[in-house]
Amino acid sequence: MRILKPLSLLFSFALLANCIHAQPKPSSPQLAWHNMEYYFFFHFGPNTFTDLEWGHGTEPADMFNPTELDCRQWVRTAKAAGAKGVIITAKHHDGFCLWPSKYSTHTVRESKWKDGKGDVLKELSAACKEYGLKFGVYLSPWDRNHPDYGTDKYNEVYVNTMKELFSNYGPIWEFWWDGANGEGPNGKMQVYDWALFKKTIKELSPNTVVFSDIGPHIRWVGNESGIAGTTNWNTLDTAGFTPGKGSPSRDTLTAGNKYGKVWIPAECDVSIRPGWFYHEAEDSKVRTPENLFDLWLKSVGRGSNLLLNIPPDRRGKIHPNDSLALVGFSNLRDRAFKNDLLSGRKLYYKIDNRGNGRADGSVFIPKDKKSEFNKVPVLKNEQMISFSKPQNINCIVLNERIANGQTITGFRIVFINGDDRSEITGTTIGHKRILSFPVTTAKSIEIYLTDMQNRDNLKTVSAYLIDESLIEKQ
Ligand code: FUL
Repeated sequence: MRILKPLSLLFSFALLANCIHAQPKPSSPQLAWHNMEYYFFFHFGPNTFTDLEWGHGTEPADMFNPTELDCRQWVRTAKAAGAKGVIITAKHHDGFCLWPSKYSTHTVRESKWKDGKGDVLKELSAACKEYGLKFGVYLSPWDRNHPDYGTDKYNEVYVNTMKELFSNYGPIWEFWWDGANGEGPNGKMQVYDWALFKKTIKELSPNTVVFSDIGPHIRWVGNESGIAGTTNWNTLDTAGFTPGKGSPSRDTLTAGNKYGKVWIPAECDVSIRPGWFYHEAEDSKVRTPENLFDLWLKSVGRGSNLLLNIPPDRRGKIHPNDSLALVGFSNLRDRAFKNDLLSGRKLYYKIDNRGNGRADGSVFIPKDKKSEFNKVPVLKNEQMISFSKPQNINCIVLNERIANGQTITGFRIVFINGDDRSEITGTTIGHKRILSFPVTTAKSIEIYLTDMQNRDNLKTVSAYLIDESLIEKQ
């Protein structure tokens, strides 16, 4: 017995520790990343001139010759469209470097563009500084040109190119590792030293958020259609997985893991055109403003970030068709979310008033005055808001206080107008959840949240009546 007692105590502690799930939380660079919401991807390089999507790595460097490269125009377009940053394909799978790297012989230096004196990264990073947008880099680990690809030496080459980027073009806010891994020029596949790559970035630039299929900081959403899961956990279990072929199933990447151990939110990458690179034949296939708005609802509106690819054309400029669609999209967004019907209205907590003789406990107190009611148990999971007269609503936007972690695991929103009641339900909220539905009339709205781990983790609620044609595709 004497021996058993401490053992059983130990056992109970172990059980308890298991039940109290340590809540993963975003780091401060990740929190800042969530606030970015939407930014541009630029796929630009030899493929722009050869009409390919995956260059072979054998294209002569001379192919790359933009006639009017204007990175300031790219960044101005991004800014006007409300994007907060950009990510450029500094090197795609063909291995061509958009900067004069010392570790490659297939770069802008070998091209005719600006007599080999040009540097796209220099121009783009300077334009980002000028306009106040964040600068990010995609550096394909797969390289179909580099002679060392497929050998240990290539891992060093890759690290050295990362060092060049961070030293010459920083600060780099997001670094993008594509999971694609095919054969190099010698027919060999590379075994990537991900641990070394991660260590290098951490040492060079600890605040850079790193994307790959499985993070370490941002994960792929599992599709290239720009669509996040209606259930979207910001947490993921990565033990035993690697980026690329060794990553979890696409469904897992879309939904995340409910009690996942690490904070690795999903990013939705998608192109405004069918291809990632510019192809003249796709000038008439640019997404419409309405389609972009729909993408917004299905990415940012599901707690993810939207990385929207806008491929510059052979001049080195954003094509007018893309600019037009982006302006239209920006206007639609501004219009839709201009008038918050809940603005200035008080949110109320439900209190458990049964002790005071009320059977249903359905009494509400203003959220901002809850300290005056410290004798009655406040039900922070149940909140209410009311209007002076009934309102038509077809969109609710919720924000979770994710600095505390993602604790809301389900919600129910009830719209009440006299005896009429209708409701919508869902699972996750995260940084932002936009819910659109057929118009409903409400005099009051009640919000029921499941599992907030005893905190009020609901940050804000807003309501809108948006153009009905915009929500049809939901
Ligand atoms: C993929 C690549 O193979 C595509 O070419 C593109 O860069 C896309 C964003 O990622 O894995």
